[in-house]
Amino acid sequence: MEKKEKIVYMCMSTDVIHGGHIAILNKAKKLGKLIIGVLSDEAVSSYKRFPLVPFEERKLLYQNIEGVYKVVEQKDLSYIENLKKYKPDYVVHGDNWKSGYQKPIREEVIEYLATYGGKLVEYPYSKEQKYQDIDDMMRGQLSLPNIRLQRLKRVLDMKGLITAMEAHSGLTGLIVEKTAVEEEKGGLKQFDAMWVSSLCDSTEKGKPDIELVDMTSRFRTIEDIMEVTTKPIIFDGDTGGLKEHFVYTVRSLERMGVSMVIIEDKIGLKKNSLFGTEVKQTQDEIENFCEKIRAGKAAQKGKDFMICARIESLILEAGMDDALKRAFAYVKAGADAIMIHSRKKDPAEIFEFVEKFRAKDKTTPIVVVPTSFNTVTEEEFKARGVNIVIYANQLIRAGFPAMQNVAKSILKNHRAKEVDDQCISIKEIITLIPEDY
Ligand code: SPV
Ligand code: MG
Repeated sequence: MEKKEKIVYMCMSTDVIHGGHIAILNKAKKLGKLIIGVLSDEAVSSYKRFPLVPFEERKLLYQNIEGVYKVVEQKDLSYIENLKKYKPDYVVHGDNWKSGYQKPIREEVIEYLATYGGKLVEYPYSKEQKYQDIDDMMRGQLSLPNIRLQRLKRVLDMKGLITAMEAHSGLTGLIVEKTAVEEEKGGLKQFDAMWVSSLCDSTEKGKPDIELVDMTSRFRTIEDIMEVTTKPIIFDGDTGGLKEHFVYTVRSLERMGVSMVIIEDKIGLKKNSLFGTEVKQTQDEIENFCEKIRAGKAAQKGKDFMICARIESLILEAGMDDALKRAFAYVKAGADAIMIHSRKKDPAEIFEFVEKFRAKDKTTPIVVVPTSFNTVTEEEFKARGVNIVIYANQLIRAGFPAMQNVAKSILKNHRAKEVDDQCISIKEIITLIPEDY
């Protein structure tokens, strides 16, 4: 009787196939019929750099490698779904996943293979510099304006809900770019995008948040951030200014590679929304603001730049009906997304708005800034139909008391010894930023 050929399973996430991958694929093919599980875009971006080549294209790439028996999708970092389906005799992987954020995934594979006698085969992972160089080159592409700009839409489509963290300088940009935590189930959790807040950009300069920091300076902040990061940027455009000025802002932002501008429906001297009705603030006429949106949309050159209309009705206590009326009018005028803001601790009015808006509009992305209603988790927002959660000011608010306490301690103690353990070490600070970033 003819011996049944063994089934081999390998998961691939890369969007550029180099000699190191080919070597391991060749070894895998020798073990039997090779099934390749191509990792979904969402899963790839959850544990390594954002894929430059989208899933469908990567799938095609593998389908055309000689000797590959079958190419399937692997939706999650976890192998279990596909192991159940294909019951491979062997799973092949590089030996680089024995520690770190891939470890729980490896352990799950070993455990499941043991239930039916499958085996894990690991080959040494190639650390050759030339392969590292290829990956660095691909990573560099992510900072190019067009690729960065389009990435917000891609990641939004991919995940349904994304998070943005505020950045107001190169350093805070680096923090948003690089901070990642390991998830229990394996993989990494990171922020998807950056928010260039008017409040934080102004505060960093010791100025009030009243559209005093001019656009040239705001653009400079964007440049500083862009120089050291790759993640997409959502820009806080305040009121957008005069319609005749806003069209130029849109063109400049688009050219720089910013993905989205959010403008709020206020006119006159703008104050920060978290003041609410404690200070005089005026909401724009609906038709006026619609005109601004239309002008902005007509001004952009490509199709991917997004203009988000921010509704201040709840902040200014103009009521839910006014907020909803404005939301539908702004979408009709061409807004690509809407942001609803509230300064109440209780999220009830945000939830009510989202529910009533979603009853009529299932697709326009909804943005929230949960500074006040900060008990709500991202999972709950997602379940209710929110798409973008912006953490608008936490980095600058964290930095301020930390710096103030250190300054006070030095004054009190007439020396710096006491603050040493509250400070990053000199070695860490001088090596924090690689010279060839
Ligand atoms: C900002 O971050 O500047 C914002 C959000 O506009 S808020 O401060 O809540 O108004
Ligand atoms: Mg602002």
